[in-house]
Amino acid sequence: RPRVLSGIQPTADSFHLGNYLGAVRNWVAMQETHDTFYCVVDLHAITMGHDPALLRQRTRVAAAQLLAAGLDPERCTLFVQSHVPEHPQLGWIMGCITGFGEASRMTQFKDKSAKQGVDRASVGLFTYPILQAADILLYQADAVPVGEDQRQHLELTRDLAQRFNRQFGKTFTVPEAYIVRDTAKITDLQEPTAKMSKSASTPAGIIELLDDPARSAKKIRSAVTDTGREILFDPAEKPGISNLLTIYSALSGRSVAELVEAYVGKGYGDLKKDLAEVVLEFVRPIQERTRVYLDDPSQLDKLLAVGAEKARAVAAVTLQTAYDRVGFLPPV
Ligand code: AQP
Repeated sequence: RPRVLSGIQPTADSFHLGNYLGAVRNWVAMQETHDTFYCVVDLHAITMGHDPALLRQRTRVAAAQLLAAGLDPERCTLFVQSHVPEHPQLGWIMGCITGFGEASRMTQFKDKSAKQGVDRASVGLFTYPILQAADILLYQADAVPVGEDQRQHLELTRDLAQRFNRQFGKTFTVPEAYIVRDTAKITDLQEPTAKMSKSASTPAGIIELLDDPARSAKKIRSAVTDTGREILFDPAEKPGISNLLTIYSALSGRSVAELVEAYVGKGYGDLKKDLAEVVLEFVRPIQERTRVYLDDPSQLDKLLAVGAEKARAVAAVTLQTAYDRVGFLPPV
């Protein structure tokens, strides 16, 4: 079975629909077809400043949501990044074969550092994509399921894998991005040309899985729509309605064409009302299951410990090979 690795940051109290539809949903599906490794990337979560108690709590909430969304610890390896020290260890080596100019071209760093002010942005935020490359390469992943926003980082990972292999001998599998086109970019409800984002969106622009469904319904009702009255799928001319149709289709399993057909002669209000219902039905069981996991944190921690052990068994072998190839003297 091809191997998959992907990660998600515990940087918010809940995942949003962009995270779910762009990434997590595919993680669940790939358990059937791939050898899957998924991690809550807490090392990445401290690149923008954080509160320690909140980070610990959000790491558990993130893991609980992933299990509630359908990850099965019997069929995938679910772990917390900081439990596997090989990640930063390989990250250091990767950093040493990355050009400064090359890292400077990462648009996510440019966007996020511009928001913080470049002088205040951390070196960790700058080297984030390098650690991400290490995350992936440690597991010899063939594919990485992500949203469109991660495409450039994946390209860097591929370049670094190829460079290392050329320079030191074949060590890493060169991974492919696995992007599901239809849901690769879920957009902000208030700003439908920008991606729905934990850090950039206003609260009104994002639908959180763990939010009160009444609040989510209100956000959907207030979503920015487009001029005209017809419900059509046209992301260029009607980005707001198209985004709602994408979400509706992904959560209901009905095709966009079928939905457009069903809403002929109806208004934006009807679509929003029905979508709010679909979202409610979707989040309710996820919220219930998340609560069950969070009610028993020691059980959750045990699951994560088992995951970390399975992950380390793979990561340690790769790191050992990489250490050997770059010429580190083995300790006796
Ligand atoms: N709007 C989106 N549409 C589709 N996929 C998305 N992803 C994120 N936003 C969208 C995918 O979610 C996964 C988790 O990524 P992450 O933990 O790095 O989250 P993120 O990218 O930090 O999420 P945000 O909300 O966009 O936060 P900020 O603004 O802090 O970066 C990834 O696979 C990502 O592609």
